[in-house]
Amino acid sequence: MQLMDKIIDYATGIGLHIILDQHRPGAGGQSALWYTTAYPETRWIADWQMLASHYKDNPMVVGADLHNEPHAPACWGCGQPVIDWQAAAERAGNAILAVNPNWLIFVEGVDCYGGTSDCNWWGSNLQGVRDHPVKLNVPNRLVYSVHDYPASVHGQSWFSAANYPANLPAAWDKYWGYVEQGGIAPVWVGEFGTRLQTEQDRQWFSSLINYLGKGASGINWTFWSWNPDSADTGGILMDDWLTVNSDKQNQLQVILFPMNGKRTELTVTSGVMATSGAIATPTVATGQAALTLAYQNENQSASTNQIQMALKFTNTGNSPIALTSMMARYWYTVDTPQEQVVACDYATIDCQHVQYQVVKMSSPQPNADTYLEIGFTEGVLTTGASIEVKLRIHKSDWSNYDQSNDYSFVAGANNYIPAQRIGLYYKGTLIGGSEPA
Ligand SMILES: [Ca+2]
Repeated sequence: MQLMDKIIDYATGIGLHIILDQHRPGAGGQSALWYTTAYPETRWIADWQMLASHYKDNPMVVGADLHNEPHAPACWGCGQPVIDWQAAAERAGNAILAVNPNWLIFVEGVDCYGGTSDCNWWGSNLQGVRDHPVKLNVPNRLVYSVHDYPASVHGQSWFSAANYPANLPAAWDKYWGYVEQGGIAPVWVGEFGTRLQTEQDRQWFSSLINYLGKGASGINWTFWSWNPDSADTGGILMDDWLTVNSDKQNQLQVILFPMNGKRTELTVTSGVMATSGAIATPTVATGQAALTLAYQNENQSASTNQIQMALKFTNTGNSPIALTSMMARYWYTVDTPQEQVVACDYATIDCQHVQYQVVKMSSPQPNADTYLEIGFTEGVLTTGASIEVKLRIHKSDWSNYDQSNDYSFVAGANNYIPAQRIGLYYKGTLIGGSEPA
């Protein structure tokens, strides 16, 4: 778990979303069914529940791919509990959702459906969904998943058809495309890949990219694989583990798209990105100032109609920190009750990635009945980098504040000073400054 935490903390810290996958039950090898003698179904479900609970506070870990590539003797909807993958997926999916209802449940298919003569890649035959759909207790959590490969990986019958590659879209429609096209549930192509060393493979690759479609309305996918040591496909990285295979990358480029219409690579680059091998979980705790906050007063008048501040977050540690994990609070008194209006005037990564809210305190203090909370929607603060934000607050009627009685106001801070009366939080825990008491 410590190793896994380390990888997941780093990956999610640089903006990657994670889908966990039971690629195999033990270290020995792939298994046709979701369990083995050594790892029974009870263990499979218990392990998934443990992971779903363990990562439930990290919103970048989005779901579970329940079992990799189920295949015969696994069946779909046949009603025999020890081999019925559709029923097992419902049992595990519902058990996971009971401890973490936010996760997506990714259910791969089987290989053959309705006999042994109509078969697709392992885990990639979803024909049974039409008559035996997976039913989960939480709506909108189900995603079906398939894998697809070219002739160099295995000689499926459609690769030798006279009308290849024109026959491919109809095959995909039949085995799994209909699930997405018919609006039954989304389908995620969880694996596809090739070394692109034959014309036949190149035709398959461009056909599948065209079939998946562009943008958010296309079929979603992940590529097999990033790492180069998958013998039959190679990776996006060449064998030196550094150079990108531009042949693959350039073809995939057309079906890449930003999440939610926004780019995710908002890395603040005034620092140096941690290099591989030097990556550690950020040790951000009180007294170990891997993250610091500085404050500059942008409006020093005691009586004024705007509170104006500049804040600077700096990563002084040895690993990147997700901007979504950091937050600050500026405390003040409103003096006269009016609606509070906040504006972001400047941010190193653009104000659209800054989020803020004014919160009325349930237990007011003499110098604080309200605070402005500042956070970020996405992005990464690399080692040594800083991010600066300039905000102001005014009342809806533009009446004056008295800043002299505000807890976080420091009249003389006309340059950046360490923020001692502004709260700095990492993953919800106060790590800098002090709260009013
Ligand atoms: Ca005040």
